[in-house]
Amino acid sequence: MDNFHLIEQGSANIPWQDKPEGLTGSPLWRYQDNPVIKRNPLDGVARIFNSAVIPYEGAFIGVFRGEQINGIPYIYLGRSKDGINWDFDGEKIHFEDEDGNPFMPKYAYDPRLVKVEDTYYIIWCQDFYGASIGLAKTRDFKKFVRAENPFLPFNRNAVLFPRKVNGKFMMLSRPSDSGHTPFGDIFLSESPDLVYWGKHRHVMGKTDEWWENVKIGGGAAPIETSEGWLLIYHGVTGTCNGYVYSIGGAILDIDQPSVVKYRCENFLLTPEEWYEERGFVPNVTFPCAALQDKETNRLAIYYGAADSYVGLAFAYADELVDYIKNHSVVRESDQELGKR
Ligand code: BMA
Repeated sequence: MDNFHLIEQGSANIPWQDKPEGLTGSPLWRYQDNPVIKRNPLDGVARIFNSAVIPYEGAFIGVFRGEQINGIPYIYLGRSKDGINWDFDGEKIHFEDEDGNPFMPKYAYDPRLVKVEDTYYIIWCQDFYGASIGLAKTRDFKKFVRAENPFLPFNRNAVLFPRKVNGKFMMLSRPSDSGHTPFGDIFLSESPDLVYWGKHRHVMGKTDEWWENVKIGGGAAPIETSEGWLLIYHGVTGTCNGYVYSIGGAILDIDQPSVVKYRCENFLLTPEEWYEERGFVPNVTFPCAALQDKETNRLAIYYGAADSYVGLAFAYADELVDYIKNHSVVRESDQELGKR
Protein backbone atom coordinates (compact mmCIF):
# COMPACT_ATOMS: atom_id res chain seq x y z
CA MET A 1 0.00 0.00 0.00
CA ASP A 2 1.54 3.30 -1.07
CA ASN A 3 2.41 5.79 1.62
CA PHE A 4 1.00 3.69 4.44
CA HIS A 5 2.87 4.20 7.67
CA LEU A 6 2.60 3.74 11.38
CA ILE A 7 2.75 7.00 13.29
CA GLU A 8 4.54 5.96 16.49
CA GLN A 9 8.11 4.74 16.32
CA GLY A 10 7.53 1.78 18.61
CA SER A 11 10.53 -0.39 19.17
CA ALA A 12 12.96 -2.09 16.77
CA ASN A 13 13.50 -5.14 18.97
CA ILE A 14 9.92 -6.42 19.20
CA PRO A 15 9.55 -10.20 19.04
CA TRP A 16 9.41 -11.48 15.48
CA GLN A 17 9.38 -14.58 13.38
CA ASP A 18 9.26 -14.44 9.58
CA LYS A 19 6.04 -15.01 7.75
CA PRO A 20 5.56 -18.67 6.89
CA GLU A 21 5.78 -19.37 3.18
CA GLY A 22 2.48 -19.80 1.43
CA LEU A 23 0.40 -17.98 4.08
CA THR A 24 -3.01 -17.28 2.56
CA GLY A 25 -6.12 -15.62 3.94
CA SER A 26 -5.61 -13.65 7.11
CA PRO A 27 -2.25 -11.84 7.25
CA LEU A 28 -1.66 -12.88 10.90
CA TRP A 29 0.57 -15.82 11.75
CA ARG A 30 1.34 -17.44 15.07
CA TYR A 31 4.69 -17.69 16.81
CA GLN A 32 5.87 -21.25 16.30
CA ASP A 33 6.85 -21.71 19.92
CA ASN A 34 3.50 -20.60 21.33
CA PRO A 35 2.38 -20.46 24.01
CA VAL A 36 5.00 -18.05 25.32
CA ILE A 37 3.62 -18.27 28.87
CA LYS A 38 2.70 -21.71 30.05
CA ARG A 39 0.75 -23.05 33.03
CA ASN A 40 1.89 -22.54 36.64
CA PRO A 41 4.17 -19.66 35.60
CA LEU A 42 4.96 -18.63 39.18
CA ASP A 43 4.43 -19.81 42.70
CA GLY A 44 0.78 -19.42 43.68
CA VAL A 45 -0.41 -18.63 40.14
CA ALA A 46 -1.98 -21.40 38.05
CA ARG A 47 -2.40 -19.54 34.78
CA ILE A 48 -1.42 -16.28 33.10
CA PHE A 49 -3.43 -15.09 30.09
CA ASN A 50 -5.19 -11.96 28.71
CA SER A 51 -2.20 -9.72 29.44
CA ALA A 52 -0.62 -6.56 28.05
CA VAL A 53 2.95 -5.47 27.39
CA ILE A 54 4.74 -2.29 26.33
CA PRO A 55 8.32 -1.22 25.50
CA TYR A 56 10.14 0.12 28.54
CA GLU A 57 13.74 1.23 29.04
CA GLY A 58 15.02 -0.63 25.97
CA ALA A 59 13.23 -3.84 26.95
CA PHE A 60 9.61 -4.75 27.72
CA ILE A 61 7.35 -4.61 30.71
CA GLY A 62 3.88 -6.01 31.12
CA VAL A 63 0.83 -6.40 33.31
CA PHE A 64 -0.39 -9.97 33.50
CA ARG A 65 -3.65 -11.54 34.54
CA GLY A 66 -2.52 -14.11 37.04
CA GLU A 67 -5.14 -16.60 38.16
CA GLN A 68 -4.08 -17.48 41.69
CA ILE A 69 -4.37 -21.02 43.01
CA ASN A 70 -7.49 -19.96 44.93
CA GLY A 71 -9.04 -19.00 41.56
CA ILE A 72 -9.02 -15.23 42.13
CA PRO A 73 -7.34 -13.16 39.41
CA TYR A 74 -4.95 -10.31 40.14
CA ILE A 75 -2.46 -8.31 38.12
CA TYR A 76 1.22 -9.23 38.19
CA LEU A 77 4.13 -7.27 36.79
CA GLY A 78 6.58 -8.93 34.41
CA ARG A 79 9.76 -7.87 32.63
CA SER A 80 11.41 -9.23 29.53
CA LYS A 81 14.39 -8.43 27.32
CA ASP A 82 12.94 -10.08 24.23
CA GLY A 83 9.16 -9.90 24.79
CA ILE A 84 9.03 -13.72 24.86
CA ASN A 85 10.75 -14.88 28.04
CA TRP A 86 9.23 -13.17 31.07
CA ASP A 87 10.32 -12.71 34.68
CA PHE A 88 7.36 -12.09 36.94
CA ASP A 89 7.30 -10.40 40.29
CA GLY A 90 6.26 -12.94 42.91
CA GLU A 91 3.83 -10.52 44.52
CA LYS A 92 0.79 -9.09 42.78
CA ILE A 93 0.82 -5.37 42.03
CA HIS A 94 -0.06 -3.37 45.13
CA PHE A 95 -2.32 -0.49 44.30
CA GLU A 96 -2.71 2.54 46.51
CA ASP A 97 -5.09 5.45 46.60
CA GLU A 98 -4.08 9.05 46.00
CA ASP A 99 -3.18 9.47 49.67
CA GLY A 100 -0.80 6.53 49.60
CA ASN A 101 -3.07 4.09 51.45
CA PRO A 102 -3.38 0.49 50.22
CA PHE A 103 -6.31 0.25 47.83
CA MET A 104 -6.54 -3.24 46.39
CA PRO A 105 -9.41 -4.29 44.17
CA LYS A 106 -11.29 -7.43 45.25
CA TYR A 107 -10.10 -9.04 42.03
CA ALA A 108 -8.60 -7.73 38.79
CA TYR A 109 -8.50 -9.22 35.31
CA ASP A 110 -7.86 -8.58 31.62
CA PRO A 111 -5.42 -5.67 32.15
CA ARG A 112 -4.40 -3.33 29.34
CA LEU A 113 -1.31 -1.13 29.57
CA VAL A 114 -1.10 2.16 27.68
CA LYS A 115 1.35 5.05 27.78
CA VAL A 116 -0.16 8.49 27.27
CA GLU A 117 2.36 11.32 27.38
CA ASP A 118 4.70 10.55 30.30
CA THR A 119 2.41 8.24 32.28
CA TYR A 120 1.58 4.54 32.03
CA TYR A 121 -2.04 3.56 32.62
CA ILE A 122 -3.35 0.16 33.60
CA ILE A 123 -7.00 -0.45 32.82
CA TRP A 124 -8.68 -3.66 33.95
CA CYS A 125 -11.94 -5.29 34.97
CA GLN A 126 -12.77 -5.46 38.68
CA ASP A 127 -15.60 -5.46 41.19
CA PHE A 128 -17.35 -2.12 41.65
CA TYR A 129 -20.60 -3.58 42.98
CA GLY A 130 -20.43 -5.80 39.91
CA ALA A 131 -18.06 -6.09 36.97
CA SER A 132 -16.66 -2.70 36.08
CA ILE A 133 -13.51 -0.89 35.00
CA GLY A 134 -10.51 -0.07 37.18
CA LEU A 135 -7.83 2.46 36.30
CA ALA A 136 -4.40 3.13 37.79
CA LYS A 137 -1.36 5.13 36.82
CA THR A 138 2.35 4.72 37.28
CA ARG A 139 5.44 6.47 36.06
CA ASP A 140 8.06 4.08 37.37
CA PHE A 141 6.31 0.71 37.75
CA LYS A 142 7.01 0.89 41.47
CA LYS A 143 4.15 3.05 42.69
CA PHE A 144 0.70 2.33 41.26
CA VAL A 145 -1.98 4.86 42.14
CA ARG A 146 -5.58 4.01 41.46
CA ALA A 147 -7.76 6.73 40.00
CA GLU A 148 -11.52 7.02 40.32
CA ASN A 149 -13.36 4.20 38.59
CA PRO A 150 -14.15 5.70 35.19
CA PHE A 151 -17.51 4.08 34.51
CA LEU A 152 -20.63 2.87 36.26
CA PRO A 153 -21.12 -0.88 36.47
CA PHE A 154 -21.39 -3.02 34.48
CA ASN A 155 -18.58 -2.72 32.02
CA ARG A 156 -15.60 -4.64 30.61
CA ASN A 157 -12.82 -4.51 28.04
CA ALA A 158 -11.77 -0.90 28.50
CA VAL A 159 -8.69 0.37 26.73
CA LEU A 160 -7.26 3.87 26.45
CA PHE A 161 -6.06 5.45 23.23
CA PRO A 162 -2.28 6.04 23.33
CA ARG A 163 -2.71 9.79 22.86
CA LYS A 164 -5.31 12.42 23.45
CA VAL A 165 -7.65 13.06 20.52
CA ASN A 166 -8.85 16.63 20.13
CA GLY A 167 -7.22 17.36 23.50
CA LYS A 168 -9.13 14.64 25.39
CA PHE A 169 -8.30 11.20 26.78
CA MET A 170 -10.28 8.59 24.86
CA MET A 171 -11.36 5.20 26.18
CA LEU A 172 -13.13 2.30 24.51
CA SER A 173 -15.27 0.06 26.68
CA ARG A 174 -18.01 -2.52 26.48
CA PRO A 175 -21.02 -1.95 28.75
CA SER A 176 -22.24 -5.34 29.91
CA ASP A 177 -23.90 -7.23 32.72
CA SER A 178 -22.02 -8.74 35.62
CA GLY A 179 -22.02 -12.33 34.34
CA HIS A 180 -20.99 -14.04 31.12
CA THR A 181 -22.57 -11.21 29.17
CA PRO A 182 -24.52 -12.50 26.16
CA PHE A 183 -24.51 -9.09 24.38
CA GLY A 184 -22.28 -6.09 23.95
CA ASP A 185 -21.07 -3.33 21.64
CA ILE A 186 -17.95 -1.15 21.79
CA PHE A 187 -18.45 2.43 22.98
CA LEU A 188 -16.11 5.44 23.19
CA SER A 189 -15.96 7.93 26.06
CA GLU A 190 -13.80 11.01 26.47
CA SER A 191 -12.35 12.84 29.44
CA PRO A 192 -10.38 16.04 30.03
CA ASP A 193 -8.77 14.67 33.20
CA LEU A 194 -9.35 10.90 33.51
CA VAL A 195 -11.88 11.61 36.28
CA TYR A 196 -14.95 12.89 34.48
CA TRP A 197 -16.00 10.85 31.47
CA GLY A 198 -18.67 11.79 28.96
CA LYS A 199 -19.56 12.45 25.33
CA HIS A 200 -20.19 8.72 25.06
CA ARG A 201 -20.44 7.42 21.50
CA HIS A 202 -21.33 4.08 20.02
CA VAL A 203 -18.42 2.79 17.94
CA MET A 204 -19.53 -0.59 16.64
CA GLY A 205 -21.75 -3.51 17.51
CA LYS A 206 -21.90 -7.22 17.03
CA THR A 207 -22.79 -8.21 13.48
CA ASP A 208 -24.52 -11.02 11.72
CA GLU A 209 -21.13 -12.45 10.72
CA TRP A 210 -21.22 -15.73 12.59
CA TRP A 211 -17.89 -15.31 14.39
CA GLU A 212 -18.97 -12.06 16.11
CA ASN A 213 -22.73 -12.40 16.35
CA VAL A 214 -23.02 -12.41 20.19
CA LYS A 215 -20.73 -9.61 21.42
CA ILE A 216 -17.50 -7.78 20.74
CA GLY A 217 -14.98 -5.99 22.93
CA GLY A 218 -11.88 -3.84 22.61
CA GLY A 219 -8.52 -5.57 22.59
CA ALA A 220 -5.14 -3.96 22.09
CA ALA A 221 -4.79 -0.18 22.47
CA PRO A 222 -5.66 1.34 19.08
CA ILE A 223 -2.61 1.72 16.83
CA GLU A 224 -2.25 5.04 15.04
CA THR A 225 -1.67 4.68 11.29
CA SER A 226 -1.87 6.93 8.24
CA GLU A 227 -5.23 5.21 7.46
CA GLY A 228 -6.78 5.73 10.89
CA TRP A 229 -6.75 3.90 14.24
CA LEU A 230 -6.14 0.21 13.73
CA LEU A 231 -8.30 -1.63 16.25
CA ILE A 232 -7.57 -5.27 17.02
CA TYR A 233 -10.56 -6.54 19.00
CA HIS A 234 -12.36 -9.72 19.97
CA GLY A 235 -15.62 -11.05 18.59
CA VAL A 236 -17.70 -13.80 20.15
CA THR A 237 -20.10 -16.38 18.80
CA GLY A 238 -22.24 -18.86 20.73
CA THR A 239 -22.24 -22.57 20.02
CA CYS A 240 -23.94 -25.57 21.60
CA ASN A 241 -20.69 -25.96 23.58
CA GLY A 242 -20.30 -22.34 24.69
CA TYR A 243 -18.70 -19.15 23.44
CA VAL A 244 -15.88 -18.97 20.88
CA TYR A 245 -13.62 -15.90 20.98
CA SER A 246 -11.90 -14.81 17.74
CA ILE A 247 -9.72 -11.83 16.85
CA GLY A 248 -11.11 -9.16 14.50
CA GLY A 249 -9.84 -5.93 12.97
CA ALA A 250 -11.26 -2.51 12.12
CA ILE A 251 -10.01 0.98 11.27
CA LEU A 252 -11.46 3.98 13.06
CA ASP A 253 -11.41 7.58 11.91
CA ILE A 254 -8.38 9.37 13.27
CA ASP A 255 -10.17 12.49 14.58
CA GLN A 256 -13.58 10.96 15.22
CA PRO A 257 -12.79 7.45 16.41
CA SER A 258 -16.45 6.54 16.92
CA VAL A 259 -16.71 6.41 13.13
CA VAL A 260 -15.62 3.07 11.66
CA LYS A 261 -13.96 3.49 8.25
CA TYR A 262 -13.29 -0.18 7.54
CA ARG A 263 -14.21 -3.37 9.32
CA CYS A 264 -13.07 -6.81 8.33
CA GLU A 265 -15.93 -9.24 7.74
CA ASN A 266 -13.63 -12.21 8.45
CA PHE A 267 -11.89 -13.02 11.69
CA LEU A 268 -8.13 -12.47 11.66
CA LEU A 269 -7.45 -15.40 13.98
CA THR A 270 -9.72 -18.01 15.53
CA PRO A 271 -8.98 -20.89 17.93
CA GLU A 272 -7.21 -23.61 15.94
CA GLU A 273 -4.14 -24.65 17.92
CA TRP A 274 -4.23 -26.94 20.96
CA TYR A 275 -3.42 -24.09 23.36
CA GLU A 276 -6.35 -22.04 22.00
CA GLU A 277 -8.85 -24.90 21.81
CA ARG A 278 -7.98 -26.65 25.04
CA GLY A 279 -7.69 -25.09 28.48
CA PHE A 280 -9.56 -23.70 31.44
CA VAL A 281 -12.03 -22.13 29.00
CA PRO A 282 -11.69 -23.73 25.57
CA ASN A 283 -11.83 -21.85 22.25
CA VAL A 284 -10.65 -18.42 23.36
CA THR A 285 -8.24 -16.08 21.56
CA PHE A 286 -8.35 -12.75 23.39
CA PRO A 287 -6.01 -9.93 22.24
CA CYS A 288 -4.87 -7.39 24.83
CA ALA A 289 -1.76 -5.72 23.39
CA ALA A 290 0.29 -5.12 20.26
CA LEU A 291 3.89 -3.96 19.88
CA GLN A 292 4.94 -2.13 16.76
CA ASP A 293 8.03 -1.12 14.82
CA LYS A 294 7.49 1.78 12.45
CA GLU A 295 10.57 1.15 10.29
CA THR A 296 9.56 -2.37 9.31
CA ASN A 297 5.76 -2.16 9.77
CA ARG A 298 6.00 -5.14 12.09
CA LEU A 299 3.34 -5.89 14.68
CA ALA A 300 3.56 -8.43 17.50
CA ILE A 301 0.13 -9.16 18.97
CA TYR A 302 -0.27 -10.70 22.45
CA TYR A 303 -3.38 -12.70 23.08
CA GLY A 304 -4.76 -14.86 25.83
CA ALA A 305 -5.40 -18.45 24.76
CA ALA A 306 -8.10 -20.66 26.32
CA ASP A 307 -7.92 -18.64 29.57
CA SER A 308 -4.72 -20.61 30.26
CA TYR A 309 -1.80 -19.26 28.21
CA VAL A 310 -0.37 -16.24 26.40
CA GLY A 311 0.21 -16.53 22.65
CA LEU A 312 1.98 -14.28 20.18
CA ALA A 313 0.96 -13.56 16.60
CA PHE A 314 2.69 -11.42 14.00
CA ALA A 315 1.64 -9.29 11.06
CA TYR A 316 2.90 -6.51 8.83
CA ALA A 317 0.75 -3.48 9.62
CA ASP A 318 0.41 -2.50 5.94
CA GLU A 319 -0.72 -6.01 4.96
CA LEU A 320 -3.14 -6.14 7.86
CA VAL A 321 -4.68 -2.79 6.98
CA ASP A 322 -4.89 -3.84 3.32
CA TYR A 323 -6.64 -7.07 4.29
CA ILE A 324 -9.14 -5.21 6.48
CA LYS A 325 -9.85 -2.73 3.68
CA ASN A 326 -10.19 -5.43 1.04
CA HIS A 327 -12.65 -7.40 3.17
CA SER A 328 -14.43 -4.47 4.70
CA VAL A 329 -18.15 -4.42 5.37
CA VAL A 330 -19.31 -1.35 7.27
CA ARG A 331 -22.88 -1.06 8.42
CA GLU A 332 -24.89 2.09 9.01
CA SER A 333 -24.30 1.95 12.76
CA ASP A 334 -20.55 1.65 12.20
CA GLN A 335 -20.42 4.77 10.07
CA GLU A 336 -22.55 6.93 12.36
CA LEU A 337 -20.97 9.28 14.86
CA GLY A 338 -22.67 7.09 17.45
CA LYS A 339 -24.75 9.76 19.14
CA ARG A 340 -28.48 9.28 19.28
C1 BMA B 1 -14.77 -12.97 29.21
C2 BMA B 1 -13.67 -12.44 30.09
C3 BMA B 1 -12.30 -12.91 29.62
C4 BMA B 1 -12.27 -14.37 29.26
C5 BMA B 1 -13.46 -14.74 28.42
C6 BMA B 1 -13.54 -16.23 28.13
O1 BMA B 1 -16.03 -12.70 29.77
O2 BMA B 1 -13.88 -12.88 31.39
O3 BMA B 1 -11.39 -12.70 30.64
O4 BMA B 1 -11.09 -14.64 28.54
O5 BMA B 1 -14.64 -14.36 29.07
O6 BMA B 1 -13.68 -16.96 29.32
